[in-house]
Amino acid sequence: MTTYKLTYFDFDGGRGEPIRIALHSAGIAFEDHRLTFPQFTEQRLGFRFHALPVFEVDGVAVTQSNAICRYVGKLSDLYPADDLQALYCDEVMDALEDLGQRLGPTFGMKGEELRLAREKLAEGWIPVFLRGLEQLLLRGGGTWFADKRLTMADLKAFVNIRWLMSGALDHIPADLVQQHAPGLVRHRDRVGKDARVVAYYAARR
Ligand SMILES: N[C@@H](CCC(=O)N[C@@H](CS)C(=O)NCC(=O)O)C(=O)O
Repeated sequence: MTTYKLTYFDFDGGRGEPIRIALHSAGIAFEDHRLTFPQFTEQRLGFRFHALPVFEVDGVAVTQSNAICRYVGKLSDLYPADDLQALYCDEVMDALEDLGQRLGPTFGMKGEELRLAREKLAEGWIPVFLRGLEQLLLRGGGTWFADKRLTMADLKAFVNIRWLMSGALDHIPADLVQQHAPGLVRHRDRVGKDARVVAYYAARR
């Protein structure tokens, strides 16, 4: 039997979370190896690109979250077989990565530098991505991003939009998504109520 191991941070979010939800939804057993931030710092240089997630298939390590999402999406029937729908799914996942890249550098900041950088993002790039993603949801029919059903794109959007709305990001107003892309708030609610997602979080408790 193929063995799977996901190494990621010990929180319910980020680049590792859609992978966890998808594997769980398909009943695929995997080792959910979670690291605290101090553990990551200690082990960082041992990871191929000094970053997580790392996904191991039969002991062979693979990096790059969207590549892993596609692979796991295929295993768990959450990735479109149709090439055009797969392209739509990929576009959403890559746009979310770009948004993450904009936010990433602010995590090393503090005080006034952090405030200015986050406020600039909240007035600039974040709304650009939110509006663009809402357009992609409409292109998919308004309910799901691709394939007229839940795919990895929906799981990744759900995780990211929930995070942006959480109020946990200093200087990013919790109602920013509602202001610029209310369709994404409804989408987050829809995905959060999907039986597979509900079952995943019920199992986490
Ligand atoms: N392109 C990579 C980016 C991976 C990445 O930047 N991961 C973050 C966590 S979500 C990380 O490990 N950051 C720690 C660091 O850069 O020191 C992917 O999509 O997997």
